[in-house]
Amino acid sequence: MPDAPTPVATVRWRAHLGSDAPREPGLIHVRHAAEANVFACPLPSLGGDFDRESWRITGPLEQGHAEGWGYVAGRGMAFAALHIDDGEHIDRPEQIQQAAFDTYNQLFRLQRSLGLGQVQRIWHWLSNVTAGEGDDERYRRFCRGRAEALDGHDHGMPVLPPATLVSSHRRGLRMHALLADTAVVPIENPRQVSAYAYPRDYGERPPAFARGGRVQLGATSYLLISGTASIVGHESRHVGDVSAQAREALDNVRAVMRNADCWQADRDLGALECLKAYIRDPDHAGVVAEIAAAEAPGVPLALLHAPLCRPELLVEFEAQMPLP
Ligand code: 3EB
Repeated sequence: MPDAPTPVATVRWRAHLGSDAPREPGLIHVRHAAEANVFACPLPSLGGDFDRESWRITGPLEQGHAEGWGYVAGRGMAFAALHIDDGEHIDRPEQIQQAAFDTYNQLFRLQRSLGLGQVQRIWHWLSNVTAGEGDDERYRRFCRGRAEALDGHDHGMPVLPPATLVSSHRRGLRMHALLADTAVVPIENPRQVSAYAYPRDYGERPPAFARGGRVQLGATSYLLISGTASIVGHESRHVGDVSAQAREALDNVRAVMRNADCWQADRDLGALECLKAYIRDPDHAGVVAEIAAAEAPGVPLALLHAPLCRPELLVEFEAQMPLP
């Protein structure tokens, strides 16, 4: 008899989250249900197709909890999730800075124990993200704590991975991370200043993420594109105009694809496996969906309600594309 094939996804993660660990290999599929479960995305859905964003993971699977993070680990790969309620003390902004420092260091310790030394992709939901003045804004303080965690040695982000950071109506900080031990190939966007090189005006320490990255997750290699907004250079464009912001953001998605050497002019954005839009005002969902459908025809689109990390930003996209 030939060797049994490597187990492939048969079980939907979402069918198994909760008290029971998935016992078979399956797909990591994050629910978008605005619920308390740390493995879910805390944002309300505004409609669309959420089925495509899933990560194939081979078993045997182990579900556990360590360093404040819940995780499911398979062969060479894990998905980790955390939620802390920081109390949103706007008058004590050092608390969210400390929380960022702590949760990142906890993640790095979890990675060490799992032997998965590189964050492949990370998502953050930070409530009331733009509250607070100047350098004490929650987002800026968060960036400071994250940067300080990365000042340490031997951490789990030797290469900056693609990331998303948006707000949430659920108080505190939730994070999801995909972990593996393979190198991330970061991809920047020539239309934008790299976030890690943002000028001082945006905070004492810049955001630590790449605009996109080539990552290996199980058997599949992907181009993963970070949360991408209407920013050119380092400045927000088209203040007050959601349609123009959506188009500018999609041009930035294209620029990352082009820079990743997987651009197919004839397919354009149609080469994406799926697209997700974070939308500040639920009333804008229709127009954003229309623009995405026109520019990325046939690509499954998920719409979520989320305030974004600059007050003037109305829409942000993230995307994924499997690579040959
Ligand atoms: C930007 O381009 C928009 O701080 O991890 C997008 C993706 C953004 C990730 C992060 C922030 C982050 O600056 C904001």
